[in-house]
Amino acid sequence: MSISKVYDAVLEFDDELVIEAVEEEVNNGTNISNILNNGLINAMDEVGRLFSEGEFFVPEMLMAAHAMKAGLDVLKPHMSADDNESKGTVVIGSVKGDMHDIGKNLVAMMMEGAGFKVIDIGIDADTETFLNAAKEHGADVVCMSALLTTTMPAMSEIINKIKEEKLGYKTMVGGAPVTQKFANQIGASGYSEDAAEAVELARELVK
Ligand code: B1M
Repeated sequence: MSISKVYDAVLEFDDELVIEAVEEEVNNGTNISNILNNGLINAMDEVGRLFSEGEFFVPEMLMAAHAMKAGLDVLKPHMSADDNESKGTVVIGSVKGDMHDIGKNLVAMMMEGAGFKVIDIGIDADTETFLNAAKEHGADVVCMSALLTTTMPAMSEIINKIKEEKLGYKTMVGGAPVTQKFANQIGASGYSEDAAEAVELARELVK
């Protein structure tokens, strides 16, 4: 069975079919990142393209997101760490005003799989929520996700507050509109383009 069944099922908003197709790929021994990148993530990129072209609207984006999440749930157990030693603590959330959480969830899932203790504060998280969680859990890294150009400035606010209060947490930013240049401008400790890179970066930052 080809990976295109996963891709097509997301675009058909068919949760059951996504689960079935992802399970089939897993059982056939297909590489997890192949299922993720070429199946699920590519399909969401296509959803974004269709939205930009006015062929899809918000309800279609929501249904596709739901289907993608069903697929991610199947993959999650296959991303788990093989030892119990914690590699560090990260607090992760989508910044204030941002309801997108699939990329953030993926980063969280892969970090958990790599052995980090992950505190996921969800979506639309304001500066105070990030800082309270970081303080409460003794975070090593504060991870911020933004999918909208309009919510990116919230990242800068969080980083400034961490610096102002001399809290010393490392900071990571990511999400489709975020760039290395933007990360440098706002003084983030690091930027990563995708979830796999985010894990590598977190490992570097906690060294
Ligand atoms: Co929205 N949306 N959306 N949306 N949505 C985008 C982002 C958009 C690009 C679509 C488009 O126009 N082509 C556009 C943003 C334009 C812009 O600002 N530049 C957009 C818009 C406009 C909107 C609304 C304003 C639409 C409206 O209401 N008129 C609205 C805003 C709501 C809000 O947040 N306030 C909105 C709503 C929604 C839904 C709720 C319907 C739904 C989200 C459901 C959910 O997340 N639970 C949705 C969706 C699904 C999308 C698209 C189609 C897909 C996003 C996605 O999940 N991608 C998206 C188009 C697109 O991105 N192609 C779009 C898959 C995911 C795995 O990728 O999140 O990029 P991504 O994560 C990647 C990397 O970016 C990175 O790793 C991940 C995996 O490799 N990464 C990090 C992410 N966070 C990271 C953090 C890190 C490191 C890496 O370190 C901390």
